[in-house]
Amino acid sequence: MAKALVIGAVGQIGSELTLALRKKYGGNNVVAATRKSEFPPEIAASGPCEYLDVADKAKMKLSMQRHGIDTIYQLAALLSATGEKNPDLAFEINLLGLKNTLDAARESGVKRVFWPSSIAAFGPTTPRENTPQRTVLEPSTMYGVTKVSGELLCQYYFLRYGLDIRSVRYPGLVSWKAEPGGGTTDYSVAIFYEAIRNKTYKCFVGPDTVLPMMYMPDAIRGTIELMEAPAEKISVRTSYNLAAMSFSARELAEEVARLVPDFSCTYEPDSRQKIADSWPKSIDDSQARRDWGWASKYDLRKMSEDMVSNLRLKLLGK
Ligand code: AKB
Repeated sequence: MAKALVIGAVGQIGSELTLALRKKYGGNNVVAATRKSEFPPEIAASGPCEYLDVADKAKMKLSMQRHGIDTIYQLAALLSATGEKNPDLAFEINLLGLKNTLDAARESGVKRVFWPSSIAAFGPTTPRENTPQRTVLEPSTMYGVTKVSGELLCQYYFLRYGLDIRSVRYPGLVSWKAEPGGGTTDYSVAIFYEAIRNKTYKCFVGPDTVLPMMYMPDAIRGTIELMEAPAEKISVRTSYNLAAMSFSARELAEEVARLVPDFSCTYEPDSRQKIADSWPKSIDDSQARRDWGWASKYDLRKMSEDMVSNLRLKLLGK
């Protein structure tokens, strides 16, 4: 039986994607890999786990061959804010790590690869409203540089080697199971945690900052749907625009205040404001809708209600 390997399996996306894939395809058919030292109990208990580093192509290749891996989800990355603190490391993990993974994959007979791009592939010269699928890609962060270069690398490996690589440009992802780390859109998750814990939040972008966002269940479902779509439906081999909702930091705070009585939010923009200002406000994802039937299910209200009820249970036990 063919198997999947999730590299970066304990991150914000990986920890939920690994469990969703195991539920769908069987625990033993999805290998979870990380270079971190510990797997969360749910992942450790539900299927095989490996320690892999995207810098070590030989070890990745051995693992792919030993498990008979057919599909790879390569999620290991530094996010935008951490990437600006350490651009060299971001380049190594995000871009050289992707190349190592793609080389190990094609040398091991892997058929399909998923790799996430991001709205960070866009930059200050990109049209910011309803950003088109094909447009200016001149990001101002190292994270964005690795995303644009990675998209082109994925397309090149598809055209040159026939490796069936698929990708989406995720918006900011909101989730309650695993917290994000080092991203510019992290405020959209932190605000919920702090509202439940302390009824107050100091937001690191200004109230009028509008960014495209998506709730994690939509992101996981979209990723699996893209990977299951027939190859002839995939017309974009760089990365698909993907959208769900757009809101300002103020609108988010108002929604949280509706659900958490006495919640208050203050604003103290830091260096992440400049990154947020360089990204689109809204995304045109009509190509993904046309090609493989993408449709989001969560808007701001539905997402916030689900976040608050799950976090109340997780953090307060009620
Ligand atoms: C980040 O903020 O860096 C990420 C992203 C939009 O890719 N969440």
